[in-house]
Amino acid sequence: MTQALDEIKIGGLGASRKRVEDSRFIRGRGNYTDDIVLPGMLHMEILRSPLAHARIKSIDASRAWDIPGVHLVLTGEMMATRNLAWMPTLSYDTQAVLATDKVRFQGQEVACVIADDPYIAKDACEAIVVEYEPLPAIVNPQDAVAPDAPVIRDDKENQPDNIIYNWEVGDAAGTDRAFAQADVISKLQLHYPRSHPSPIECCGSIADFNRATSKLTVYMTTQAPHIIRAAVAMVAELPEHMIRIISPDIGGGFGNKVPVYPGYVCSILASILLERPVKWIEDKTGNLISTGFARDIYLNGEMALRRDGRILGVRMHCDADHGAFFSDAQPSKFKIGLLHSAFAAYDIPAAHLTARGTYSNKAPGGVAYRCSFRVTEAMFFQERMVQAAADDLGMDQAAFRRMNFVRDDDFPHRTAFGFLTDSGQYAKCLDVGLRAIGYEEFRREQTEARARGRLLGLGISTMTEPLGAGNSREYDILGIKMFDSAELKVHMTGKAIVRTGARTQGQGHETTWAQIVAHELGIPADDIVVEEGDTDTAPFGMGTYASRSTPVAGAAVAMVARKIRAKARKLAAHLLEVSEEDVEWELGRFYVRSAPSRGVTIQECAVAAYANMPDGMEPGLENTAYYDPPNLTWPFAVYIVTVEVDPVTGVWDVLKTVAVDDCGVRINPMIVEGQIMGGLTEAYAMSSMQFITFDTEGNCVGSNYMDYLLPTAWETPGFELHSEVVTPCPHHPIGAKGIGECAAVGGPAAFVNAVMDALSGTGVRNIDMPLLPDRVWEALTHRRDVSGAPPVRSDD
Ligand code: MCN
Ligand code: CUM
Repeated sequence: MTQALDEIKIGGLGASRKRVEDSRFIRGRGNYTDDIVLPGMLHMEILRSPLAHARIKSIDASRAWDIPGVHLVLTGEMMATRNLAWMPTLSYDTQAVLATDKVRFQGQEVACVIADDPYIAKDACEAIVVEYEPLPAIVNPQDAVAPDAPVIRDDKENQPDNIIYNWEVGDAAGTDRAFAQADVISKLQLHYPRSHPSPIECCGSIADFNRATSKLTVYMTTQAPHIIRAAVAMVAELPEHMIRIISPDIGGGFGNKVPVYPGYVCSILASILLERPVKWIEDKTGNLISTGFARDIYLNGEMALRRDGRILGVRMHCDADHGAFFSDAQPSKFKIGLLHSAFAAYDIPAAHLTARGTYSNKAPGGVAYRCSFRVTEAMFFQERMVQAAADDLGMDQAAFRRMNFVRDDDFPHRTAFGFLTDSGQYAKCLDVGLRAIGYEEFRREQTEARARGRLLGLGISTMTEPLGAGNSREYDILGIKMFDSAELKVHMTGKAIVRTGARTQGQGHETTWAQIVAHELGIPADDIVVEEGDTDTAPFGMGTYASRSTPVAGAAVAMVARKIRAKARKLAAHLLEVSEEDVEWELGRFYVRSAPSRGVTIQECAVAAYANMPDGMEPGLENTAYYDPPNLTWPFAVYIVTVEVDPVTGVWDVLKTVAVDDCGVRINPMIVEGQIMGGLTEAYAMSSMQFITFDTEGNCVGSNYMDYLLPTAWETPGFELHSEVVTPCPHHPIGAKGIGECAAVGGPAAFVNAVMDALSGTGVRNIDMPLLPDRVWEALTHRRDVSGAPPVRSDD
């Protein structure tokens, strides 16, 4: 007699199973793009522009061609003869592959050399002589719209200025009415600085075109292989079935590996021309200076408040600096991503958002870096605004939030900007967080410390994040609807393989997808292998970003397992010689309802699918599921930080950080905690030390790890995580919500609010990130806001 299995023992839902991928990573046996060596492979290097804005007068590559070992020099002019000098972006703009007319940001791709080894290629790049005529550079949205501003995109027809779009969402008239009724209007203006995902592994590709088979295989660092396949088919005009994109192990993505980069395109063209594999591996400066930036937006807004603390309405305006090309990877309907997810956790009657996007002489980007399409900026503004409003009302931070939260019995809730949120226990999360930080006691300590000249502060931040695009009714990228997929093959011995259209970059899909199958079928997770990232074998999917994998691909895994279970039930009925209606399921086993001791395991059903199927049944135990989610999932979190600020130096130390995350059902609690800790580390980095900025000539400050700081274990404070609040997602098959970005989204405001709270009463309303000690000191001593990104300030 077989027994129901213990789910945790087989590595099912809720098991903190060790990450299976780590067994190769910690042994140094990962297989990253740069580890791949193909016979006859050549190497490509990119020559980048030293100037931010300049007309190209001439490019002389003759000396480069003469260097022994050089096989090909690509320039914009050559690309243009094949109609490849420009490529379409994911936001319906165009982007230069190799510059022809002008360079538009420092680090822009100007030429490529393909040679026997990367050193020869690099030397040959230096032998290329480019004559530039410098033009004035624009490095912020304010200057971009000045009447005498040079037009950056003079390559485009109907582009007389630097404005990309003006966009709005919400109810302007209703918001005006709310403001007319306000007792108090609270205002806030801030800048979310340009930052960079900066994964340890840079971007790269190996293109391998085989003339004999007409097949193009590209190994590349991409979070979304199928979208890349479609893009390559379009850009290079190759038949899609002859393109195979393989995304091997990825050394961190964080959004950096979503866009299509010129290096990919050039390596592909070079391989087609040379009929040899061409490898391009970006160096760290290339990665930091030219690839998918994040944020860089100026936000200002105001909140209409009733004296008793109720929020009546919100107005927001955003000026977004997109760099030289509008290449954001985001759902096409929304010009400024999901910035209007702001205030989704608060019950606000009316809201209106306007946004203006502009070009500048900076690398393109805007969305990437643990952002879910600008939710990072939305939540940062929201929680800074909420703190400012509570201060203006003289209300307690926590009480003000609790009063305005969407209540547990208000779901489904339509937000002021039109999203539908479906579940949450916001007040409970807040209470757990306040208890953990020792709220009342800290407030007392803070008052006493103040009296002795010590500055203590406590910052609260909450976040609710729309994760898991689609549904396909509303979300698409370049017209391709956003859904995802999973394929499950159960072999005859009961072992299995799962493939999805997502692509893990460190999140642990190889571990967690097997857990979902274990939960649905009772096959031990160790008997299931997970494979992603090869377009020839994986079912079509939109890839991994916006923490959409668990909400969409993970749901598809559960759904395909259920299809398999449905077939296995028929096999069980056949084996048990009863009708299907008389068969019951418990984890890993079907049994006869009237005689529970008579049963067959899922493994026995698997054998039967190949060796003993009933007459007329299609053999095999394999299936595919495409999943189009009915809605986004809406995780919620509360982050609370306490700090002490040294009034003499402006240095601040984190005393304690508490995180309460409700991401619904946790598949693997250990992996979820890892995601939260990583996100909090990035949040701390952004709030305290990280930024990429530009001088007035457009020189990028932050193109190396001396200027762009990544915190190590030494700088990073400890985090206390709480997991007791679990609100299952009502529409997800296993009740899970996304978690991959939550802490990076909600965390920064907690750190900044804590420092601002320590400075309360000094008249300083805002210090923009990063809160470097000199900026905090300046705010304290001069009692004024410190805004803009250092060292270029918007206020001088
Ligand atoms: N998970 C879980 N239970 C839940 C939710 C998630 O056990 N209720 C698990 C998942 O099964 C998965 C991991 O947590 O193994 C993250 O899941 P999910 O929230 O679905 O996010 P994605 O897998 O889609 O990952 C994307 C997200 C994004 S957009 C960025 S950016 C980011 C992030 O993940 N980049 C990362 N975390 C990262 N972590 C690492 N190590 N490396 C990156 O590049
Ligand atoms: Cu915007 S970073 Mo993640 O969504 O790949």
